[in-house]
Amino acid sequence: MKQEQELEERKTKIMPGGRAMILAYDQGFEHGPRDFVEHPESAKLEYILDIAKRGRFTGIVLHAGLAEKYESEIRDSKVPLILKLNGTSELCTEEEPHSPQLYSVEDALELGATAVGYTVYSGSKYEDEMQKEFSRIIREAHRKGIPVIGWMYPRGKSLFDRRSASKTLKIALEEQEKTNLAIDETPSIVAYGARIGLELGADIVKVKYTGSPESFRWVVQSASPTKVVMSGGPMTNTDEGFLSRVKDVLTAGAIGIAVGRNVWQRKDPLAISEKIHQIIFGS
Ligand code: FBP
Repeated sequence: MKQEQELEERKTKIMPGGRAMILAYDQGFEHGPRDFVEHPESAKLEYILDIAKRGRFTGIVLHAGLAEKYESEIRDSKVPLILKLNGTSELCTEEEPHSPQLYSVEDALELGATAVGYTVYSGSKYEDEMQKEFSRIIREAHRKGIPVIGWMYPRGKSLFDRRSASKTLKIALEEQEKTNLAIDETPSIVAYGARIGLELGADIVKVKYTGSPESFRWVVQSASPTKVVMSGGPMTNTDEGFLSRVKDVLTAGAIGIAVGRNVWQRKDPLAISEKIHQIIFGS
């Protein structure tokens, strides 16, 4: 009972009023410092934490190293910490991505995390390992009253195999012909990833944008009752380009966003944060 209550309380922290506006900052691991070159200040957690706090984000995603080194600053900021439990660097160019677990749910609790996150590359040769690991994390986190967010990113060689027997892939290829979406952004593939998140038991799934509110609605329906947040991707040329995506996914039933570069790579991250907040929370 205590755990159930804690789980609900923590969910409310990262989703006040049922909405989420999460700042992702694990790109230094996933992409490397190249993401910080244009705005070198973005390499510093102090800078990012200030955006998270003054931008009124409902969570900040970090790996354990930064979470440990800035433990007191993170606590003082009152921005809920979401500890990313796995990760992989882009230096490994294997066609079959794998992102093994690096930290535990227990580590997350010790660091004062409000939630944990984990990336699953369904479609990869290693999907079994990641799906199994994610399932175990979900069960353990829920027993300890911690909500779980799944970065559901179908990826791997199979997604490019035109001779594949996968019916979903055939549908995705048809969708791709009608749009200019990458294969891992097609509604069928994104919806499948989101659905796996629901089936495994995630509280929130973080998925790529599918190009329109109509197609994103199918993603939200496929994941329901698991909540859906949109992932950001590379910075769009204009603020408006990104903000219209945020509006689209909310129209489609998503509860918000979990993004990084589209905020902290901008010249004025607080200005765009304010606009995002306005769209998600109406204030
Ligand atoms: P962005 O908003 O910057 O795209 O971040 C979202 C995110 O999921 C990060 O949490 C993660 O580091 C990154 O995208 C992974 O991106 P990729 O698609 O290159 O694996």
